[in-house]
Amino acid sequence: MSQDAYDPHAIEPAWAERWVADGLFTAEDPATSAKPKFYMLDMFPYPSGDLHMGHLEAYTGGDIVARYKWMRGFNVLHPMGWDAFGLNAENAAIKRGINPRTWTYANIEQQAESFKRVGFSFDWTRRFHTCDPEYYRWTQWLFLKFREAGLVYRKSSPTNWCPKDKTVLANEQVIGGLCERCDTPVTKRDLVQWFFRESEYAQRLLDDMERLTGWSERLLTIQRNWIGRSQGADVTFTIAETGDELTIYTTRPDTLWGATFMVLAPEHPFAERLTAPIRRDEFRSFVDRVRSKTEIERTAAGHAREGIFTGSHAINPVNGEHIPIWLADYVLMEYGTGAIMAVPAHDQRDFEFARQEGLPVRVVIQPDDARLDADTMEAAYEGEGLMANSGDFDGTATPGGIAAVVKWLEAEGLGTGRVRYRLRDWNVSRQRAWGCPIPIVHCPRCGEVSVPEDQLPVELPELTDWLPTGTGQSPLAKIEGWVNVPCPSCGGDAKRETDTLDTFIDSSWYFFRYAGPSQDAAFDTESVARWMPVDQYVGGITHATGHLIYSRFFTKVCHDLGLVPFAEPYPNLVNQGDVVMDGSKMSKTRGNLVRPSAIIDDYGADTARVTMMFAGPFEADVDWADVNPQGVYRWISRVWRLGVAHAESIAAGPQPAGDSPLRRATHRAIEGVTGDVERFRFNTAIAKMMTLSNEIADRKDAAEADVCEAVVALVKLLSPFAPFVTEELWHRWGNATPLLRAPWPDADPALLTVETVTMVVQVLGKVRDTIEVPAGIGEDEMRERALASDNVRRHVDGKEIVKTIIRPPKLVNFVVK
Ligand code: ANZ
Ligand code: ZN
Repeated sequence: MSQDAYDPHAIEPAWAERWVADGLFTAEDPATSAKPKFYMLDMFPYPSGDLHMGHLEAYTGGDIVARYKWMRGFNVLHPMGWDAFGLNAENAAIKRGINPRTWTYANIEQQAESFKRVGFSFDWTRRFHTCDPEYYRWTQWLFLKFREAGLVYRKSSPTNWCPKDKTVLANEQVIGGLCERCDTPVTKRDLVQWFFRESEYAQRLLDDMERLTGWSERLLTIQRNWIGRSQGADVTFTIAETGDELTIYTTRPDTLWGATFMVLAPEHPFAERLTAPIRRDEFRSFVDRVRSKTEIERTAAGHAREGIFTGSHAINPVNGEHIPIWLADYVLMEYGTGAIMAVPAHDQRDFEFARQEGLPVRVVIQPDDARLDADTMEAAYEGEGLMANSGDFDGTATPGGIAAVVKWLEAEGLGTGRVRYRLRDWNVSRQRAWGCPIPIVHCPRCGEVSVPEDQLPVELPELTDWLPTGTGQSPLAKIEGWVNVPCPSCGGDAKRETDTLDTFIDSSWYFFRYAGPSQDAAFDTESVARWMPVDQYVGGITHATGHLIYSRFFTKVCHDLGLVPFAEPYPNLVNQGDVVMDGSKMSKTRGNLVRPSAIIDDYGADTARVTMMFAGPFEADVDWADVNPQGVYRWISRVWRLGVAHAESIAAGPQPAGDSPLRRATHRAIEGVTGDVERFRFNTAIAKMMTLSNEIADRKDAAEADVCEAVVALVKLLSPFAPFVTEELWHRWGNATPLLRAPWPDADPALLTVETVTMVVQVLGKVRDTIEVPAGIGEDEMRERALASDNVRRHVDGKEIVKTIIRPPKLVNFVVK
């Protein structure tokens, strides 16, 4: 092979190594750097195996931005690390007998090598893994800070439980209601678990969305619905048989007069007592059945409902009526008060349940355009109208009626206006061994005692037995030497907490530690204040209701604790699409998995990167079945040959001047690609570069200086996408400093102006007007502009145009009759 043929394998490994060795991607200290800062953050990976196509897609996008910003003169922070605790490692340990630590770090090394091979511009000096004790020490520290601030509590809560394996299951291990390992139906088991008071931040999470100006409307809507603000009233009923007060939450207090029965969640604290006198066994098996259903099965409309009558009644405070109290699956304990008044005429789920059980229906809202009849209606009427059968409120219009009723309830002491949120407190306990230990000691005398800061981290013990305990505790509970410790407070015998923290806590603060690495703090607050908020975040929309809410909540708490001076971590966020194959998700079991390493082996990393970015809009899904790495490889080879062919004249430093079609094409490309990169339109940016390379090939007569200018611009524009081939050319042209430190090209406005020509408009061969038009004008636009001329109109109006002769761009002639 000649020395000048394009051979990515001869170019790429050496540059990959040299960039890292030279510290090319190391961020400068923002306190002393003269450059403005730019924090480019990618969601960090989970080390479950080698790189997959999704990584290539997401990280290439982020890498283009980071490299572009360096060339634009920014001091760029583009860090990388690993979200390294979690279930996969533990599963590997159980299945294959490998220590999770060994498995995890081996995968991390493999991914790190692949990242370098692809040429990602990560600042490796800031790398960490959330399973490093130096990291989780500070995860524990933050847990304790949250606890001091009153944001942590413990309560009993249902967890997934496999009765056969006798183990707690994470949500990911429940597939279609069955245990992932043995297909046994999963039940719920109550365990005492740790919670963060995330719901206290619900309103702020909503309000601050207006600062998230760089988030898509789609993502904001998902979060808004997840937080689920609703406005209504708590109303207190009395249980006729016991005298207990039963508070319900309703968003429609204007329908109080239409309540014909009550429904409690089967988990409601009153449920067992109210049913006890009549049917204990029936109650028990009912509760078990309901609790094995998912929330969606329980609440979706159109499902068969399951319920039982308790035998007790409630007294409606607005009219003194006694109405039956039922238990049913569709009322959830976790929302509102876990109890509702059922208004079947105006709530669809209540309606379905009433018809199923033969319970009465009473219309209390009449729509403007129809008269509802309780006996014949086939669905609930949930809209607005006039109140009816509602005593003094008859004739009041909704929605004003809601406010009027709330005001009256408050005056009468029967209820209070309430705002509620769907967002629940965050259960952070996991009964798993490969996680961050919760730094708490349980003492029979002192209760729950925080491990003192100077004793952190509470390190994970060496484990050999990863099998679940069968008691609902993590395997850590089996290590007696680790569990039994003196109480930090009284020194007596005590036991460590054996639950570990949800790994989403690890990923809720990692971006602080990248920005302010520190030996003796979670993060250096001054550095964090300099670098953050993140300027651009890139990651999957699958995290909309998980990581992207948890980390916002964490940042707000850190703000309130005085640790950071901002309340939103990343106001600009782009969600890349997924990579699929023939329309379905790539997976090992489907046998449609393509590995980035295979493409890189065949064509090199530059081709892999450009192919991925050229496959479609960054935010849309990419179907790998449709892409063409060969085509991209051929194009990159052409760019290479151009760079090699003109190397000598480029090295001589030619000075292009004046106007020429090629110079115009070059500056149009600079302008277009720059705008596209700014807006994540990587596929159209590549198309524009391809156009420029065609122009260079087509303009055989262009001046050599103009060709050199075009080739240099092309190579610079391409460099964030294909960093290796461009760097190699750049050096062959005699440049000693890396291309990443070269300035991004600027378009010359003088060369962006559009050339114009004079278009003559004739009617029957006589000149009626002359108009200045762009040189590239098309026939349709010529006809339109000609007919817009007053003088032309005067000669064609009222006549029939039988023929139009058009000679672009200079002549239009109308033949009229
Ligand atoms: C009576 C009523 C009449 C209702 C009517 C609606 C329409 P959002 O908007 O989502 O907040 N509800 C309250 N707590 C519940 C629970 N724990 N499980 C299931 N459903 C519950 O929904 C509030 C409405 O959902 C409440 O208003 C209540 O039904 C029901 F014409 O009360 B409504
Ligand atoms: Zn104690």
